Amino acid sequence: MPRILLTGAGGGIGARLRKLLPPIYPDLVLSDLKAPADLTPSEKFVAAELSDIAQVKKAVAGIDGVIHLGGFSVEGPWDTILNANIIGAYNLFEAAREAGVKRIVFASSNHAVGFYPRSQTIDTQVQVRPDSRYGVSKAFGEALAAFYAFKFGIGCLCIRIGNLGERPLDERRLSIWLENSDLVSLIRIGLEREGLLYEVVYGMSDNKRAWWDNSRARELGYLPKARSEDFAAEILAAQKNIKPDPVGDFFQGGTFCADEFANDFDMLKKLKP
Ligand code: 15L
Repeated sequence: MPRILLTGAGGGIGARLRKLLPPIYPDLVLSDLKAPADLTPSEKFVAAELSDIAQVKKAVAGIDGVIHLGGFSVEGPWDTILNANIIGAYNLFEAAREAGVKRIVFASSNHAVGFYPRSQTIDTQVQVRPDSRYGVSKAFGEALAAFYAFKFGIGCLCIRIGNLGERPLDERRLSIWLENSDLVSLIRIGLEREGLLYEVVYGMSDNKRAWWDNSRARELGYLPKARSEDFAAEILAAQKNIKPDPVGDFFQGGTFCADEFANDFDMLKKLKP
């Protein structure tokens, strides 16, 4: 039975996975800066500050596979992103290599490619276009995963997560929504698919309005069940009450693109795909 470490277990995605993963991976170890307030006696927990490699090594000892959600999950000050997401991811991969971990699922984000227009369908071969320091850290994590996969043979799956939850939240999320059980299916591919070395996939459900070509995920066996279109009428009606945002509404990354934006928007709109 593989022992799986879930970092970032105290966050929003972590909370959902704590409920969904134990039937599949009964030997699940949770980690975060501090234990979730609702930790149950049946859950194993190891506290670890990701920027401190000694603590990360303790969390990774005896682990077969890691689901790395840990870090700062939105845009933030450079120091925060640097410590939590860049140094933190390096420490995680390096500790995993030393401990003989076989698989790592890296929670990347749509914000690694946020500066593609919504009018363009992108696959996972496109260049990264981060829309934030946070997005840069996710592109770094994908590069780190490739390094540890090709240099050291750790099988790595990077999931560019759209927006996880029970339902899509707005019009943008109709295109990028990822339902909880569909995320579990992707994680299982990362931890269990035979021969997997390095792959990048989009973390989205079966979304009719998708901007992403997720055929690589399907080739790896991903069969999403949830469909954002089931919520479309309701979401589009509610969208009328949300103030338009010219830059955010044009690019896939939404407000992450609009925040601090100081470029020539007309010029960017004319760029050829
Ligand atoms: C993310 O990567 C964030 O972690 C999440 O909080 C959302 O902002 C999501 O992207 C999104 O793009 O909706």
